[in-house]
Amino acid sequence: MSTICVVGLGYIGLPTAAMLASRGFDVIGYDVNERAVESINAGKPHFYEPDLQMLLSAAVSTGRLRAYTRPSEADYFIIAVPTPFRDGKKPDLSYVEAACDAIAPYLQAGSTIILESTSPVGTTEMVASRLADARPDLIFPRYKEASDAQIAVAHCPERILPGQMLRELVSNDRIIGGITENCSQRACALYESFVTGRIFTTDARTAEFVKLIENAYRDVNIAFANELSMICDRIGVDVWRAIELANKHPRVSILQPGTGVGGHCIAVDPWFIVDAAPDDARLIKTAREVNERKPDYVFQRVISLADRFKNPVVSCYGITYKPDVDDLRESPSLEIVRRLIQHGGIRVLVCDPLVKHLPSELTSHGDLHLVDADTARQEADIVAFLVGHKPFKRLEFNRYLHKVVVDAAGLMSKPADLPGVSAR
Ligand code: SAJ
Repeated sequence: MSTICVVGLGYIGLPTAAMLASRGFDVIGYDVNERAVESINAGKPHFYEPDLQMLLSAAVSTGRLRAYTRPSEADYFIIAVPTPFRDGKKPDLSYVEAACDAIAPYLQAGSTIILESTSPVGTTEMVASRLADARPDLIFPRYKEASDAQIAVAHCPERILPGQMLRELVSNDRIIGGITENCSQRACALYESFVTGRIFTTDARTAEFVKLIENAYRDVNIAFANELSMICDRIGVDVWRAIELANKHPRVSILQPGTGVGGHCIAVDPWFIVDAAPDDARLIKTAREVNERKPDYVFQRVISLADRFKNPVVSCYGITYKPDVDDLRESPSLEIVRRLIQHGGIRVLVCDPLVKHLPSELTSHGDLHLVDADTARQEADIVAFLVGHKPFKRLEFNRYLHKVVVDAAGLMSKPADLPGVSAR
């Protein structure tokens, strides 16, 4: 059985490492975060993902997964580090570069390096050439050139959806783009051992671009829904119901509006396309701008209503970046709460059953409290539904009818196929 070194034990690397260990691979996890490493070695994930706790504690207790703050020799190196953007929405590849520098001393003839991090086109080639510079004693592949390379380098972009990562790790189709055809085949051999979905091979640049357009496609579709929601507010139409009915058309599939697009993927990756082709990526850029505007739009709606009250109390339902996860990264709903506090003169209550503690940057600045749904309702002058968590869908909405409500999550919208509504 092959040995795998997973570089970066975050939202992608850790579930991948635990899943590979559960398939019998000898997995070495490497992360620079000492606290994450300690927690993993104690069998405890450092973030919430359904079933990950169980899988990780089994992987650690059988000795198949061990985490360290340095890499180690392995047959496969899977790089799963962040690829954020820096000022000017330019891609920041410093984590990928640092990962290359860290693993370079541990490569040996026969090693395969797989970049899973979502990356701008050309990054996999950069990885190969950076490693080649660090290890002149080994023969590295050159883009699309058949050679006798001892090392294989490929891109296999992660595709898993937070909240259902462990299932999707195995069942999703995968794209593998090697620096050469041989690199694709070597990476394929690993993924074939645990993926039940189909595996498609291509070149590295295409694989990088495919991943970017998957997320840009979703971003554009969400921007369309968000734009519809703002138009609907103006013309007095329930956007949720309108979209639901439009989606009854066999060739229409509009996504849902919300408070904006959060997380570390969809709000970032389209910028890599814009950066590569600024004059041509006009729709993709506009979609980003529409989605980036949405938190401010929701905030302004709440503020315009709060101005009607003397000492307004605003209860915000949901602060995570999307429903049914505990992840606050780049959360547009959290941004709305932050701005409400900064605005001043408003008492802000937060109700979020997925969140145990409010971020300290917020609690230290203002009068902010985490409360249950009943308290949030009783105390509120204004209710702002920001995230459509499952428990919120079971709220008794008739008890909210006398409140001033801003419903950015569509919780109070009535489905079109409720009894009594004709579904001819
Ligand atoms: N959102 C909406 N309306 C929708 C769907 C989502 O407003 O109809 C919002 C969410 O609330 C959230 C944001 O968009 O703020 C992103 O959520 P998401 O569920 O669309 O995506 P992520 O960021 O959790 O995961 C995405 C996935 N990509 C696609 O679905 C194309 C996932 O498969 C990728 O692995 C992940 O990005 C990634 O890491 O790239």
